[in-house]
Amino acid sequence: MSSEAPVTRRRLLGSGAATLAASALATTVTRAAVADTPGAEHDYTPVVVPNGAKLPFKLVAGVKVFHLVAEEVEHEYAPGIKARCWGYNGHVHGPVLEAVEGDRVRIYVTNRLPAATTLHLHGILLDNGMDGVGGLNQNPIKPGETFKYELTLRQHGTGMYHSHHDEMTQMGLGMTGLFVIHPRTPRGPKVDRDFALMLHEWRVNVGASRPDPNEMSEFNLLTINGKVFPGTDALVVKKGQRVRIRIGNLSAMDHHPIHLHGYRFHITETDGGAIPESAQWPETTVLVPVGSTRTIEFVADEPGDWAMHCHMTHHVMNQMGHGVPNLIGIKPGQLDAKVSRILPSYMTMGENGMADMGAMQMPVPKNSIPMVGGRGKYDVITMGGMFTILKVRESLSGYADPGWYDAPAGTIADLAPHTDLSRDGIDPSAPSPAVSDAKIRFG
Ligand SMILES: [Cu+2]
Repeated sequence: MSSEAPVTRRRLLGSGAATLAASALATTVTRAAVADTPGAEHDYTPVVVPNGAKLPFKLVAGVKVFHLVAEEVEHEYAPGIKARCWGYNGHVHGPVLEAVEGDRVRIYVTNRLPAATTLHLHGILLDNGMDGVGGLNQNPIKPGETFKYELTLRQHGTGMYHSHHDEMTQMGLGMTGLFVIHPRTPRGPKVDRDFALMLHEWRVNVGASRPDPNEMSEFNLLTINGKVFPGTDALVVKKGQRVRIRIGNLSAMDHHPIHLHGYRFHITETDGGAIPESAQWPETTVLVPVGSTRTIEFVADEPGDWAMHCHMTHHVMNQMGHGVPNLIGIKPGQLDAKVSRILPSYMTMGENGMADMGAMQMPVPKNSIPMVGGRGKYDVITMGGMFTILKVRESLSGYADPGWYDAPAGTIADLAPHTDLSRDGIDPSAPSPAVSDAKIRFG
């Protein structure tokens, strides 16, 4: 059974009921195995974490035991750019914690960083002494120490976790993660695909081996689950499936309006809980403020490769696209070559904007990434950063990336045929057609 397949009690009973009845020992063993499998004793669909991981737990006397290890991680944002970040269990961001409302959970946190840290469970209802604010609720976890957090999950929804000690440095270096809690009693229509995405922003100077957590505004890597496009994994969905996407934002400074093409969706939950169905409204863009989660749902009834991205245009650019002089309309000649002798990372904006940069696949300094440059089916996709693709297909044999969508003939925007132009009376060489308010025209 695929780890991504929905797991239900009915399916488990259906496959093993006869064998179970045969032996008391088998029953005991299988029960433990069932309880150890996330989702096994409940009708929920385990979350999928594109580019990420989930943290396994051990079941000890009915308690779900997790072990987070805070440590330095060599993290790759996309092929060509890496940095030394801080995360958990070898991952940036930390692995997703997944449990069920009513579960007793015990979370050990081992600190392998050179600095003290804490664990705050954001949006999770708990005893005050488990809230993890360094100095306020507990002593900081010193390097080498292991702390224990324990609580009973009183709610369901999408929470987060992060360091609450020297937050600017530690969250800025990547110490964040999602905490998904499924309802004990299923509510609402069951989803077939349940994705978990964490947004973040970073400043990695060209040539630097670490992000700069002191940055306040000039972020140059905007990430989904720690990756910039073209490093982001697609969200793969079969046509007709009900899809849930949970989006958390622990960026330092920016809220991210995440826009999904081709669909209208409903915002069903915040980190404060589920929104009653009567209060949900349709959207095409969901604003995910700093320190919040938003959950959206829709039925994937339209096949295709649908862009999903932050709508802040500077958040869909990568490192080498920021802070370059505007040379639109100017012929730079050999300027880049001349200046780069003195400033190796120097680059001017293209004469016609930035798109040429991706098209040229221009050389960039070591450990840096061009502004844009993901290859698409037809040409370079002139976006980077907080950009990914929802891939909806009529048929799928698995959830591996199915490649590019083959749009049916006649449904792709392309050069207008002469016959169509003449039929519709369109003359591309004529002056641009007058609009109703002549005042807005130049000249
Ligand atoms: Cu953004």
